[in-house]
Amino acid sequence: MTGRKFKFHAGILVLLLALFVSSISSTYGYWLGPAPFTGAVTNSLAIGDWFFARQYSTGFEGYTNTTYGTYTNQNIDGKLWDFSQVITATDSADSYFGTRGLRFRNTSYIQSKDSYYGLESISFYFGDVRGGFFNIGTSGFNVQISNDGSSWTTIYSANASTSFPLISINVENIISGGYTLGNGAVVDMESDLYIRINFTGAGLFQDRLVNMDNLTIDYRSVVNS
Ligand SMILES: [Ca+2]
Repeated sequence: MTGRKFKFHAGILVLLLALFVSSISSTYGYWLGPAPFTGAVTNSLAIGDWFFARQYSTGFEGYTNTTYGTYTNQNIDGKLWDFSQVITATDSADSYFGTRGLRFRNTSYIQSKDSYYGLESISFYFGDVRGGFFNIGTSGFNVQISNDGSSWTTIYSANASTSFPLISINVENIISGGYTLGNGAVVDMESDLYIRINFTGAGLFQDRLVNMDNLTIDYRSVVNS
């Protein structure tokens, strides 16, 4: 009889303890749960802080075109590009990594058919400029962005080197506060942007050539897929 009574009381005690613990944990959950989610996260989403990092990278190992011309919708490692007066570079006179790179001739360009959201940076090797009687010629090249794929605005301009340096452009620094393009559109880190790299070289009596390889584009996605 005494034993049963003890068991009964112990059962009540366990039940009361369980209720006490569950009431504590539910109070705890209520207190901590809703508080950080009101305002803070909504505001963070509204200003576009939530994103996933993306990177496109190519060494142009799959581009084997050897004839100068204008070629649209070239699939370069999963992204589409238009190439004009740009062929594969495999000569001993060319500079490249791996088995091949790109060779630009005179007025020439590559431009993206795909847009890149939240464009953070663009980097690539560019140089070994040459050609022209007594190596006399111009060497200008530009990196441009666009919100429509047809109207281009220069964000970086330089003369190509006779060596083969890495060119690196922090696009986020340029556009994050709002950047007005040549067509009047204001773009920022929530814009979809197209990319163009053009060479404006001209050689005296001869073609002016320059090489490019290892293009990397860092951008963003709002969905993790
Ligand atoms: Ca390469």
